[in-house]
Amino acid sequence: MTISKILIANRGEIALRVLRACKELGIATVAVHSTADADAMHVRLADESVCIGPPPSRDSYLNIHQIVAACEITGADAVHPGYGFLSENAKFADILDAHGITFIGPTAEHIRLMGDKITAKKTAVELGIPVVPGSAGEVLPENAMEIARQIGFPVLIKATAGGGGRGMKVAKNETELEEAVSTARSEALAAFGNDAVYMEKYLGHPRHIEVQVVGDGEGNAIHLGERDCSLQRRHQKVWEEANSPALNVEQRMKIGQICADAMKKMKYRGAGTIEFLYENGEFYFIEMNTRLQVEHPITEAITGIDLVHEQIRVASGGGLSVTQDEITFSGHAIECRINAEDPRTFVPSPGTITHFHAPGGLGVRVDSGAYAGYKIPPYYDSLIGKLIVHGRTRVECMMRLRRVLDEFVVDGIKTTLPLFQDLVANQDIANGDYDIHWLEDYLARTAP
Ligand code: MV4
Repeated sequence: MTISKILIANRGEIALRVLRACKELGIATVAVHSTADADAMHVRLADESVCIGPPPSRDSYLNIHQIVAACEITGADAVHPGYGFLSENAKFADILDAHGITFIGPTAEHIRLMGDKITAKKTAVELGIPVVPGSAGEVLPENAMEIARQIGFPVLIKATAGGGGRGMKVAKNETELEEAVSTARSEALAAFGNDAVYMEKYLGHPRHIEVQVVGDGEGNAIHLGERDCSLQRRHQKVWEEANSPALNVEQRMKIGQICADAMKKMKYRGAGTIEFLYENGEFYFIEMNTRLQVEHPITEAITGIDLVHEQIRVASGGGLSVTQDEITFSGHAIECRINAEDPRTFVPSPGTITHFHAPGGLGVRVDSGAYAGYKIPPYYDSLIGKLIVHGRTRVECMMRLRRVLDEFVVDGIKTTLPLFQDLVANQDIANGDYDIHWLEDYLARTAP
């Protein structure tokens, strides 16, 4: 089916990102917004806009009825959910389907499959993706000790409805196990309404490396290499790079091929990200995200492929625009997440931006809805922009990033820009020598 008008069920920089792709494809756009976002750039740049409710997300950007009504009113024939909000909501995909509206993303079935972490892991095993050694499925308190002894300590208890680090508990030894299982279960119940947990070998110093895939839903799929997202704090990514400084080209093509083959087997449709922990040269699947990710532009920078174009193509049955053989990886890209936050404590800093000047020049991309005079509302996440820098080599990329950070002006609020100035000058970062704990250790070590 052809898509002629897309409603973008999101806000901020990602709403702009999707708008740009629609415009390039000659597709009309509808923005939706809360009353707090009436002055937002995504509303100004869309062909039409609909106010869908008051500031709290649950009443606006998460309000399925309002979004479906906005589609009916404007005649939108498809919805792009961006990331977050309704992007991995299988019920939303089902409801759109029932209304004859195209959800730009995977099938509701595939969203559900990957949303349950035990089913996701079982699926990964069946598809030939390497996983972390662990329990075969759910772990009950009465079986926990036997399973933990088989796996070997330390072990990690995870919520099957979890993800993004919520509801995880480490048990270093037998003494700690009972309490770890019971707290993981009660935290899982409180957070997700489901107390099911599973168990894995705990990896102490991994990197977080994820593979970008796109499938057409008919058995064709490609990979676009990996991103290294190890630099994070409290499960919020801060700095991402492509390629990973830890991999060579053989490792990249091997894990990429494994992921693309898996997506072919499951007839996956849309963009997806397969997340791994990487330690001592081995990959261990942890989760799959069935959406476009915040950090997708670094993959676009090194491949030249527009991932939102591909998402729209496969959603409308038009197939992928490239084959695996046609994809080449060129140079190195780094993304810095510019948040309206204190650069050391990460406490949000909403308010009015008094001056705004984005850097430019070769190899520079700024995805942001911010402008001078824009008032950042306190209701949503604090990401106000992404700085993406591309160079022919990692060294060139780092030198360029240093130059570009000096040009970026955001006044009136606190931002994470000063943190990036510290990181770009750091020797471990220059060497690519970091794991998932590096940033938190660095912040503790250098605290005033
Ligand atoms: C792990 C792990 C160590 N061993 N699994 C955290 C988020 C969730 N997606 C998976 N997570 C982890 N799973 C095993 N078997 C360490 C983490 C983890 C982590 C992973 C990716 C990025 C940042 C992280 C921060 C702390 C812990």
